[in-house]
Amino acid sequence: MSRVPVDLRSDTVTKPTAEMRRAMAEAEVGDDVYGEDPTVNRLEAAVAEMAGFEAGLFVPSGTMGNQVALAVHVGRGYEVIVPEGAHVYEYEPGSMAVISGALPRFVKAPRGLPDPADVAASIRGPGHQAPTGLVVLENTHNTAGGTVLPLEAVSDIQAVARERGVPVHLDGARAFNAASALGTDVAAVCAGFDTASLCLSKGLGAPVGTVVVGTREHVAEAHRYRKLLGGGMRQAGVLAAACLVALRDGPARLAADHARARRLAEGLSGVAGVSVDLESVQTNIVYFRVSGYSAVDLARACAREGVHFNAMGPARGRLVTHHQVGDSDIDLALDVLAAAADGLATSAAA
Ligand code: TLP
Repeated sequence: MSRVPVDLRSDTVTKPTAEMRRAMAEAEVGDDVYGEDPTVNRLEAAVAEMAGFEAGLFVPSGTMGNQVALAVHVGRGYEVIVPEGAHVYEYEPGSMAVISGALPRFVKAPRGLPDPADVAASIRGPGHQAPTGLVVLENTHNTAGGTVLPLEAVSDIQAVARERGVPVHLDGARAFNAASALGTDVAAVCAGFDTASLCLSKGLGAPVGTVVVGTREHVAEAHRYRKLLGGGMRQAGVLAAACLVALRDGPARLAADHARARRLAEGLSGVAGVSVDLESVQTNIVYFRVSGYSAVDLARACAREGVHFNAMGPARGRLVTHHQVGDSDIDLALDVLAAAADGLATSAAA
């Protein structure tokens, strides 16, 4: 059977739209390592202004965005307090240790949100122990299910850190999704953070690109670390041009992605062997558990029918909606998932 592929592995899989490609072709460029690319400069200024910061720095990836920010804040032998499951540790493979010489200290984080008391108890001053250099929060929090951190709770954590002189960084790879879900703007989601890393290449749909925002001093230091890591991209205006289109058009589309994720989650709840924690489905990410067969087998069976998602271990799967997934794709994905799950559940029972 031939079907159009439906790619729900991540919101990173989107292809540049015709408008992005046009903007890329027509972009005015210069050498960004010299700070001379007008399109990059425009993007950095636009994101910084939208997020409520003095300055921004264009970097190739969310990982580099987080890691240059960490390097700016944290000295060697310092600890970084991270919510359990945080991307900055789980999917940035040893980066904080290699680049900054930093160690993670995990705090429990139901739905991605640590308790301020746990953060306070984890902060250490200099002495016999590794001192705390930074607290990181992730909004939305990917591995908790794309969950949105309530801003009042975020502010309580920031206050605890500030009281002890510890800066706070936001992994805002999906901060625009958080803003959309909260019915606010991205500046509100970023308020009170010292730095934030904001991706254009996730929900907003750009092919490449993240902007790190902070004070002018933070961004000057981040620029030095970007160069150190080989992230100076020269005529990067060709990429920034696509990011500007994503920044203009992307945020308004996110509510539709979130509604589709919800429909997917509700439909999945009726599928054989599948369970979904519907309360954790707050934005464009749907995690689900399977029992009686393997999530890896389910992913393989669906992929054969043109529906792609990631198995996150033997019993867990993740589906992510994005602007290149429409309503009929959700219907198709649910049909394929239900049929594949039925097949696996039946053969497991036989
Ligand atoms: N996350 C990717 C994978 O790495 C898991 C995905 O498909 O969700 N912060 C957060 C919260 C992220 O989810 C990601 C990407 C990043 C940072 C890193 O961004 P990139 O992939 O651009 O380095």
